[in-house]
Amino acid sequence: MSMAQSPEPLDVDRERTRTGMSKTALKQGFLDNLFYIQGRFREVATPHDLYMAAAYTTRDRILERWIKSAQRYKTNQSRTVCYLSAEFLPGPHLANNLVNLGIVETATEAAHELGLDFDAIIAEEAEPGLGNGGLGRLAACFMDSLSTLQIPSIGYGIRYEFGIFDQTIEDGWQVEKSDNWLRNGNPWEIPRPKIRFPVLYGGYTEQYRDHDGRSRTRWVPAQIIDGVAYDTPILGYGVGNVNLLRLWKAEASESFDFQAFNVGDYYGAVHAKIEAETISKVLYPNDEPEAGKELRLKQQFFFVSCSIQDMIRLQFNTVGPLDSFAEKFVIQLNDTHPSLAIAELMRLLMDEHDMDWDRAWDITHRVFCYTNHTLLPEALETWSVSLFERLLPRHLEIVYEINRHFLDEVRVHFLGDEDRVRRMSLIAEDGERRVRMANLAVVGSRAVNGVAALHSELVKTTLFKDFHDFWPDRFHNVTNGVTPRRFMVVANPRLSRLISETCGSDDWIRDLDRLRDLEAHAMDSGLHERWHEVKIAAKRDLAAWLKHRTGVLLDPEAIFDVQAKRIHEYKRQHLNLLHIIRCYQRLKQSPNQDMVPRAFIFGGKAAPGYFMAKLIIKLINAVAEVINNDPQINGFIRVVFMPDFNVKNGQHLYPAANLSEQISLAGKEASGTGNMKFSMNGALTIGTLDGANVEIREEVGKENFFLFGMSAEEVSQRQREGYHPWEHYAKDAELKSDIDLINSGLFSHGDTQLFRPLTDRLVNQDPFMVLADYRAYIACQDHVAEAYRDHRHWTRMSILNVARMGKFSSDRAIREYAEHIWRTEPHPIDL
Ligand code: B1H
Repeated sequence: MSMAQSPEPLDVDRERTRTGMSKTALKQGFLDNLFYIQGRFREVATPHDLYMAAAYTTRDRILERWIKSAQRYKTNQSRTVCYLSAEFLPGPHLANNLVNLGIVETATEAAHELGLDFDAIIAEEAEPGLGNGGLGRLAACFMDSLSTLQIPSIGYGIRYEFGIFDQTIEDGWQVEKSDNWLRNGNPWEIPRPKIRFPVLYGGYTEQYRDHDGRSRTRWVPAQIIDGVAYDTPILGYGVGNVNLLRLWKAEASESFDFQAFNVGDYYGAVHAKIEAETISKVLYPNDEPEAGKELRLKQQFFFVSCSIQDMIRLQFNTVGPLDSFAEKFVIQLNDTHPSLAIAELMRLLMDEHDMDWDRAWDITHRVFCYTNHTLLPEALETWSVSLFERLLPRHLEIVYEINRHFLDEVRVHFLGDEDRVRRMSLIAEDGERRVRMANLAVVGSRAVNGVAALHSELVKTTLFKDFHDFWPDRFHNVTNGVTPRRFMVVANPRLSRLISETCGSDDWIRDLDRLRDLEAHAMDSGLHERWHEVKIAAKRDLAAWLKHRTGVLLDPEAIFDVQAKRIHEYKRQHLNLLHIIRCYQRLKQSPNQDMVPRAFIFGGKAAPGYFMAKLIIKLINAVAEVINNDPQINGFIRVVFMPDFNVKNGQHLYPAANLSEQISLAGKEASGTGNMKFSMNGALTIGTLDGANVEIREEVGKENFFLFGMSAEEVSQRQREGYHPWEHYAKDAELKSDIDLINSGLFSHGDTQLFRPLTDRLVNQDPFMVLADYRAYIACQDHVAEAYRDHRHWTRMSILNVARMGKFSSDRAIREYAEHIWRTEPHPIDL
């Protein structure tokens, strides 16, 4: 990223200085912004003032590109990708934008000359935590790649006033604190008060005749709320293209005459305002759908309706008539959360724009594509028909009509197979009638994809088997990827520099396959030494960070064994714990044994209402307390829980990991993306054949991956045969003693009941087969420890992991979407 800059004199003309890229221009811009926007002079500026000035100075340089992009996109006939997602987790913008502008070094020097601590300024930024985990982060990686690949696109979502909660740990338990990320202002967003759409809820529908005498439907709503656009520019790496992240904020409607409803009722009017703003108030902190929550359905419809109305507005502003809507736009549904968009587009085309059913349906089903992210039955969204009808009466009629047309086709194709018709229906009729959002998404889309090869296979053969029988060509796989800009260049500058020097160029940042050039040096002892130094330096940084935040001191020479992801039983953090307890027992039994030192590091949030996940966090901290304070252990093993794992904190973790824990039960993790982030930073993976692990292992080579556990196939076979976890408990003495140690009260100050819900569930039900994989996991961990003793060999494996990660760039994923699913072309913006 070196950008050789010849210093410019201070008196360059003001026009150029405002957005110039020289050190002088950056310094001038920074001081101007500090003065004119923050209203501060250098001596009294707070760290936050300095951050704001740096952010505005960076944003000034993006805006020029943004406007050029907008002009270009308006006049050309290019197809625009609209990525609809209830979640976006972009992470802090400043450092990423500096990387993408190519001015990290210049900005660092400029800051230095102004006597500023640049790292401290960057650390000031609040994380925009508008997502739960992988699904939201994927959306952010895709936005980065769409811009970098110069594909015109808009990310549409919700501007939650409160994002994912901040996690603190108190007495070992997770405590949630509200995330007031907008408290100090957000320099990256530009409010667009004129881009405002009404969103309707409730009421009833009625038939009427239009002036041509045709029968039409009118929706008479009970409530109208406005959505206002807030735009954040998303700059590509080393290009002029800036795409848009357009997030909607809910406000009381101006057009809706609530004053008439509240004649003289001032408090009533204020109440209506508060109620309106509730819609974009807070992100639901679950990585599973919130069963039956009316506000969640309102949120989904809110951002979907604004987004579709906005696209129709753009269509009229650019190409014109709606007939070419599906040529101008493609809408990618990030899971089913935005799938109401299908019914909403039908409604707008028919009720507001006079189209008949067939024309509207032709456009609709050509414009939508749907990505499925999970097979877990509890994560498949359904809404009760009664709630749906109360909130969206017109949309229920449309869903019924889509269903009627669709089921007629199914009946023709599968004569007499009424069972199949029942399974495929958009409405579940067993028990309380419910709308199946996944079925709506499949029926309304021209392409459906899973997020890793194994997952996409399981989508076709299990979850959507009936649909795949009917429409085999509709199903695709696009394996997830992550952006190397954030997860390598921003997170790990030392490694990035070493890679660029070794490969002789930084081209890998835009073409990750170029990492292959490292392979030629994989045996080079000079590289080995520097590689090891880079890793150790990151481990020291992380150790200092963790010491400061948790008080636990880690040994940088130890294996940094990391599991960072949402806490969930299927991800099996408790399997990791059983291994830790095994190491502890071994050390207690033979204190003088030659064990390879390990630091076990966990990070991740539990859904506030997910008791078992919260108990797992408590157990991690309880085990940590005992082990870290046991003088006999003498620091050989250490356990630490990193509080508040998010994008920002993750950036400390990935560069420092030696071992990446990807140990979900096979068939449960759709893809995983943390697995990619760790491996890109030189961690080796211990993992099952689940999600993208399968492909990571294929790429890096099986000799450079620690595989254990049952395959998805074996898992379903075991389940069919009947799984009895207590048999493992009874037969495996070490397993039994590990579980018994938890029950003994050792980790709970003598309380033998505290962890009983967890241990009982493992012994009696164990839905994610922890006990079945325990023995294989322990054996595999022993291999890891042995392999780590051979430093040269380990380093070689680490280099090869990085060298072979090209496939897992989100650039590759976006290229596949563009080519096979969206059929879009790049539109370069000249700098
Ligand atoms: C993933 C979700 C998810 N799959 C419901 N499903 C949510 C479902 O708020 N909700 O209602 C939120 C999130 N998230 C993850 O997607 C998968 O578990 C990962 O395996 C995958 O890597 C990621 C991105 O595809």
